[in-house]
Amino acid sequence: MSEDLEAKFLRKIEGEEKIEPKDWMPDGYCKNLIRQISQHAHSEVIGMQPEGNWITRAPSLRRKAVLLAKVQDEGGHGLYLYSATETLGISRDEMIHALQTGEAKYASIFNYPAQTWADVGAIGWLVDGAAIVNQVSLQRTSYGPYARGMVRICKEESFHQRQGYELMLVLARGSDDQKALAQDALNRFYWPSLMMFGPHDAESAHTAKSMQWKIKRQSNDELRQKFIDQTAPQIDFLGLDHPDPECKWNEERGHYDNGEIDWDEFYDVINGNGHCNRQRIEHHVRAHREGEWVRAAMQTYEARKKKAKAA
Ligand code: BYC
Repeated sequence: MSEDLEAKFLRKIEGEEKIEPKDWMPDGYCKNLIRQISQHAHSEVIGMQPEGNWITRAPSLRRKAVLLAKVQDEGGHGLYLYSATETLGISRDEMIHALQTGEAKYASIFNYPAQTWADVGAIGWLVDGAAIVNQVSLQRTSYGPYARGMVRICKEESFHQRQGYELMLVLARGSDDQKALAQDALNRFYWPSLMMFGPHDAESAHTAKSMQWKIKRQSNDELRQKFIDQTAPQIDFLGLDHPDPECKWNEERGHYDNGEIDWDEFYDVINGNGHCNRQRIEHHVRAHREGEWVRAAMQTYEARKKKAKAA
């Protein structure tokens, strides 16, 4: 019986059909999806913090309105993704608990501080840029609710990326001080952005299985190369120096070569020892606690509405 179900599941995957919440799926597929999608949701929500810190300090009303909308979008992405994960039989409370206890990860990049206004530009350009490269690929993921969430998220992320690049362009073409600010932000965010794609394929625990199940459609290294290739000419156009002196076009490969990532730093950050790991989780715990009355009020309102309808 279960062999038949598994064969049917694999045939669907092979035939590029989406797996939907009510379909039979192997335990491992379900667990892997819960892990990846919930971590993706956590990244969106924790990712609101570094940029959120700049909303009150934005240099003009226009920049403030744009940043406010962007940070709000990221919160919305988190909500779509939590909902998609809930279709796999895990509750929001369980996911939040896993985040707050460190059992579930979120993207390493958000453990770096946003120190200057130029960092807001670098995050939009590089961090959202890296996220889009990954998410465009995830639009073809095999799990229906995740794939559909990605389509909508990608549309919004491409706005985010362009606003970040435009912000950097203004700084890079501004005064010497502004250009120095842009260069400094690029220097600090470039390498952590490459780390967003995860460890090299040979070191990646989940890639092989995730590719077989078509949860992931391209490997960590393939996606990272795509990002390196798209970013080098963008740095050039800004007139900034590339933070990787080894980044050079390789005619034979048809790609840019690059220097090695500091993997000790990557593992330090994902194991909880980055600049802001503790601060990010403490902030989340506080905000979640302070929002308790809103959740309680909403539940009471819903219960009353149901009762009134039944009466
Ligand atoms: N950071 O076997 P691997 C945004 C973990 S936010 C932390 O290669 P996988 C935005 C990995 O989880 C959008 N941890 O894993 C928001 C695993 O640990 P566990 C962010 C990482 O899953 C606000 C272990 O290392 N995008 O756009 O096959 C403002 C081994 O790795 C990282 C997503 O979340 C990392 N960088 O591949 C601006 C994309 N890399 O779970 C922007 C969705 C690896 O065994 N996620 N780890 O404890 C994915 O595509 C994949 O999960 C990854 C990793 C490519 C990240």
